[in-house]
Amino acid sequence: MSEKKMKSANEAASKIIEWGEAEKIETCFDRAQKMKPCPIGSVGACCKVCHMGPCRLVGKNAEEEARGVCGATLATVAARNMLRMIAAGTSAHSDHARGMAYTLLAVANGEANDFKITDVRKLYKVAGILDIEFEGRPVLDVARDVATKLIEDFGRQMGGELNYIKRAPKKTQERWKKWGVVSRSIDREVVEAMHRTNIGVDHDPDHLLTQGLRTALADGWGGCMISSDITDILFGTPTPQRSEASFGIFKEDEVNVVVHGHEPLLAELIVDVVSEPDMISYAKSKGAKGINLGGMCCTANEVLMRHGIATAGGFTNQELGIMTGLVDLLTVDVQCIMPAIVEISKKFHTKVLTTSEKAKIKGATHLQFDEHRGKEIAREIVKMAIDNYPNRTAKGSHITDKFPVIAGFSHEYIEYMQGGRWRGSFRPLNDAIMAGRVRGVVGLAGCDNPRVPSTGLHRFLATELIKNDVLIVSTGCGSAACGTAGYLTPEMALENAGPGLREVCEAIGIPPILHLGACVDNARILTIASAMAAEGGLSDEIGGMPAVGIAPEWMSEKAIAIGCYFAASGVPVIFGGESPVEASSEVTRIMTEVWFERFKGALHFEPDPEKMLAMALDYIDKAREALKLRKYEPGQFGTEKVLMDMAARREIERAAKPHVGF
Ligand code: XCC
Repeated sequence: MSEKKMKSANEAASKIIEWGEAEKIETCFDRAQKMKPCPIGSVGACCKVCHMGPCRLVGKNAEEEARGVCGATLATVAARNMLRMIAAGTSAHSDHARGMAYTLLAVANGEANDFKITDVRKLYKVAGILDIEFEGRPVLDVARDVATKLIEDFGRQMGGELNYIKRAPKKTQERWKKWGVVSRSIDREVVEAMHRTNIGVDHDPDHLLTQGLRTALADGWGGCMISSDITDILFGTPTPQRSEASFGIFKEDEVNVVVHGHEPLLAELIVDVVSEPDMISYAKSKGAKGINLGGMCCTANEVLMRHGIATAGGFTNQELGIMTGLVDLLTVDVQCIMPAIVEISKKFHTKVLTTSEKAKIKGATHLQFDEHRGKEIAREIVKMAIDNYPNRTAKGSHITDKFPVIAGFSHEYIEYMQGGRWRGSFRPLNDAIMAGRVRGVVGLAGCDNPRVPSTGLHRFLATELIKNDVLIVSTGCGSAACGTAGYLTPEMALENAGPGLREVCEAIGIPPILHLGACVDNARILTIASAMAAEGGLSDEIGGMPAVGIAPEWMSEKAIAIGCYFAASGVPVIFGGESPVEASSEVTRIMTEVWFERFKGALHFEPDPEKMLAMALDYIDKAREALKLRKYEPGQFGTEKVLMDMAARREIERAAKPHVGF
């Protein structure tokens, strides 16, 4: 396949795309080629917040001279557009979290009997963080107090701040206070973002973007963190699971049910239901050998992390999954669901089912999920899939490729694997970074995108980073891209990692790319970074760590919210693709230089993957230098059998001293 025509970097996806081309089935890859991005909107120069416009702030000296009808400058318009993206992204994760919190409350009140508190330890841990007494109290009482306190984070009025702000290192919190970005409550920040960007309110780009960070922090240290915590409480804190990825997970002789979207509530119940004997015999009565459950996008990540349910991949695989002709039912909830799946499903036998009260697609069947009678609904769904199995025809691009994956690295497990249940800590990782065995850490996250050879940038960066001794933590469709390429295995370290990283991976027994979960689980990275700061020897705040975030193929507004909460927390972030604020050099400067001065984080946009890599390594090396860590030298480790030699230990002790007592 020539470079020019390449639509996906994934071999299995490419096979289905080619088959679809021959069958004249249009996919997002074709539409991405036909639909050129609007050159004005794509760089942030279009304002449509009122009906005097839309105004196009273009021209040779647009930054200085162009004005909207109201007089808005290009910087104002670009900053407003950015803030609206952050607000939309924050609203998505946070509304998901709200659903989780309501479910926890319903469980505590005995109103959602199909769910239970699975991880009591985690409940107590969260209760401890929230200053809720838990010893000697009934578990459900503690759960009720935890849910109630976290629900306050959505609509708190009259000041105050998010409960989880205090989980950040002190110094990080001080920066937030100094620059006025401490989030008060999630809904309040989103509402204020929308108010400020309304016609004629806030016009100062820096002031608008500061609200952007305050809103984004409500996403990271609010919505995302709440969601991960409650999901762990209800369904268990993830531990590594072996599973499989890619289209070969679908079985020709079984009923294939696929869960797609983001919310784990219904998917968890479907996991239970598919193994019920009644369901299996019903499937057999229709000629199938059994029921096979698979996932897509982030719902997949949720059930992969906790139950080892196989994944068919990320965002751009959703139409392709249907085109295998093997999906009997695709159940979707919210976010990242292409409406195109309904059209494409008509060419096959696949039944598309919408289940969220918030999301319907014309032409799809709607069966609303209700946590109060969850299992009943889950059974109904699996039955629908079974009933649809006999309608399967031979039509489809049957792909057998699949790869083993290991997923499920919660921050708790990462701590545990570095010393066991009683001595778990981040010391070994900090030590390995200080010694230069691990050069730094990159969070490789975000979507896959049909505008580039899909998943290709993830694959390139994943291989290059680990070759450079950079440990990767991945989430969302970044994880799916790595999983469907066969990268999420310990063997990846042996074959592709630099010698220092390989040694560390072998010593601990981990892959060099740790699958941390869904997009909301990016909050786990914040927790890890905070724990590394508390451990000592590196930076005593999140800012200044040899750590970078990269979302090379991002497309969702949620990714923007995530990128901004990392930037505000102190992590330099690099996004792929053209910048959505490209038109304004002032806005670009604020998001890079000004944010770096204030928070030690930044948000860059860089379409060239080689430059993304170079920028990430440069940030990491500069952070190492500022922390006075041993200079990273490629290939300096790898022949020794011991984890630390004496020189390295002395270096560590010397470097650790300034931080002793943190
Ligand atoms: Fe969506 Fe979470 Fe992006 Fe994937 S990575 S395309 S947001 S599913 Ni979050």
